[in-house]
Amino acid sequence: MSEEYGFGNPEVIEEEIDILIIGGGMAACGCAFEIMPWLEKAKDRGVDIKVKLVDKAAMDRSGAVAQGLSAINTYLGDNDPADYVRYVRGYLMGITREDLVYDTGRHVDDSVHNFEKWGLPIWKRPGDEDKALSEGGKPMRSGRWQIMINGESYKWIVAEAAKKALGTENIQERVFIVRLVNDKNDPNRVAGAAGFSVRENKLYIYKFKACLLVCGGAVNVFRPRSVGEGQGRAWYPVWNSGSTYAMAAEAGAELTLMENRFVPARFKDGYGPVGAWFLLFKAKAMNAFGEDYQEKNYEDLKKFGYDSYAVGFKMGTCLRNHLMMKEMKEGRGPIFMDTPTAMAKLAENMTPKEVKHLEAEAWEDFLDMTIGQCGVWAGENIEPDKQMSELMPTEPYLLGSHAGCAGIWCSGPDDIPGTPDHYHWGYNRMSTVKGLFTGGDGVGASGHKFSSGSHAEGRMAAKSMVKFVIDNKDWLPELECSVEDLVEEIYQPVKTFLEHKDYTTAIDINPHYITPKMYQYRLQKLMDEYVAGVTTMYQTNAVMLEVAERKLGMLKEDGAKLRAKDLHELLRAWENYHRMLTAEAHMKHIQFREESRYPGYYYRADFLRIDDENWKCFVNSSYDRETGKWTLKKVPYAQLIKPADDESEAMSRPGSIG
Ligand code: SFD
Ligand code: AMP
Repeated sequence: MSEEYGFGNPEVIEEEIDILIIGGGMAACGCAFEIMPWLEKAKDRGVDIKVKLVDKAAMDRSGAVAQGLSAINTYLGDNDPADYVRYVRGYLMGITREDLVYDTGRHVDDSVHNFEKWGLPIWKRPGDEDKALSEGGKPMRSGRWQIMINGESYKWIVAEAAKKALGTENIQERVFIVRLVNDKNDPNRVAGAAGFSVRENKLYIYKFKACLLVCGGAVNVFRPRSVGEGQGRAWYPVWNSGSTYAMAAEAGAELTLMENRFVPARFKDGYGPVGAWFLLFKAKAMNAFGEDYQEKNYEDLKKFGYDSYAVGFKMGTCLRNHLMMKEMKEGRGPIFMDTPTAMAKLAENMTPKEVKHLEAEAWEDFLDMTIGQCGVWAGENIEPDKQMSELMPTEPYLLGSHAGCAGIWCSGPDDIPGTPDHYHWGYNRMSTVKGLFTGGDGVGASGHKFSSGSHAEGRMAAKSMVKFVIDNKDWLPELECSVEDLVEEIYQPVKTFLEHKDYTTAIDINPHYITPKMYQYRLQKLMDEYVAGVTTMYQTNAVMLEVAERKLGMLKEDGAKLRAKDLHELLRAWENYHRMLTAEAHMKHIQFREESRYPGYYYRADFLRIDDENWKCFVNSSYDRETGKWTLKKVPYAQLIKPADDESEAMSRPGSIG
């Protein structure tokens, strides 16, 4: 290969460890922090376990919490974990893995107590300012489950504790993992992973007994609303490109509820969060004519049975979106967040100094986690106490930790009464592939865990991975393919470029290759137009999906022609390959589920009803890397936590697969 573009043949570095943590986000940091004491215990039993963490970016600012957050959305405090399960299943339209959710609920607070101990400022109720949460200090809640923080440096704080625990010598930053490698002797077992440095001409191959795959969710699968120079702006972190789902699928792990997605309603153009405005500042959203669209459209929920998953005005995020989207579809947009009225009401009994503080809080909500929204306010001369701001449903994202539940099908804990066998087949948070664990956005069917729950889940996975390694201490991993094959595969886009670059005079225009950017545009356009993106107001049908399937098939074929003219493009090439596979899973699941389970996230226009008779169940899929084919099936839902009096009748309905 040529040196001209900074590529020689990459230096290949092979490492053998016992556990590899892939990713450096909330779940990875939880795992890194938790694992050390368990390694000590293993050592006492004569098993020496070596752990390594690799992140494609720098842990201090990697993943979804990069810009910081202004709230921790899961802190139970005085709440019962069973109520947490009821809230999650309600918000996710009745189908959730209650064992996994309960498990997160009972462990999450300890992570939050640690965050505070490590220096994260948490807002307290008056009088409790100096009392830690762990000592009974009462947090300032924005909602029943959410607490307010000064969280600009949230990720720094959590990453610092993780690095300190694991030791920087066991952390490799700026290595992008491209694929997992299964075991030579057991195809249903993971034995290694391969990736490359995004800064140096180096390729890394790891062999291990177990790994934690926690690369977050998938962003930029759909054409974003942002255009031109703003296109890098999205709500979820643009650098999370579906690696978790794509790599797991290719290794043979079953995925679940990949039809689910998250479409957050956000402050328009800057993607600023709405939670604090709705819950803490008690602001109301309205249509262009000042009408409360939620009240006005409530009856509409009844048309296709959507009301069966709402209890009065208490309803999940997708249903709230549905009410908003109806206004927009019928020409009564834009939707406004009435910030002036909310601030005036709050200020009624405040001193001028307190009012100033309130204004600062309004700005800080954005400064702490989506600074770009402050740019929009400043750039458009918006003073929130004087002028309303527009809200807009964003392009769809795939994730498993926020108000969505796409992800990997995992084994749950073994101590929750009533857990059916198909929920528990081995180690907690292990996928259907031996040795492959996940957490956070990776674990499917258990959303609403957010930053804190993702951290807690990484900790749970740490404990069970160590147990797995102890139980398999004499097993030696053998990779199913050779090092040469892996190098060839990963550097193929570089080779394609070097072979064909002189065929034309314009480096980006060449019939022999496709640039990662163009590949991404093609993916985003077809997902947007056929798989319920913003262009069709989140609607699709069987015919559109058939077209999408064909076009995705061609895009997949063209993946072999991706080019990389530098390391940055090599990263982009593989990110987009992961996005494409994630998109295919999403499309296949939407095609399979013939109902509209998540109105407000997407609509099957040919099956607009919620159909509990046939579809109150999980949809799981598996992928065959050799043939490129997906297999889908229905998996029964089991209710483990009894319904409460204030839950809807539909919520208490048992699962059905029709
Ligand atoms: O306002 C590879 N989230 C919120 N959580 C809260 O608790 N409160 C909030 O206020 C939240 N809000 C919010 C949130 C996220 C974002 C982006 C915004 C606002 C604007 C959600 C949480 O942040 C989220 O639940 C967790 O962070 C999920 O944790 P995890 O570990 O599943 O994902 P990650 O933190 O994004 O980390 C992913 C890591 O993987 C790396 N990576 N490494 C190697 N190879 C590859 N191929 C890789 N691909 C990715 C990444 O670099 C990263 O380290 S609000 O909206 O409600
Ligand atoms: P967001 O800023 O939209 O991500 O919301 C943060 C938290 O507040 C999440 O737990 C949301 O589910 C919740 N939330 C946001 N808006 C509302 C609302 N209007 N009603 C109830 N909960 C909400």
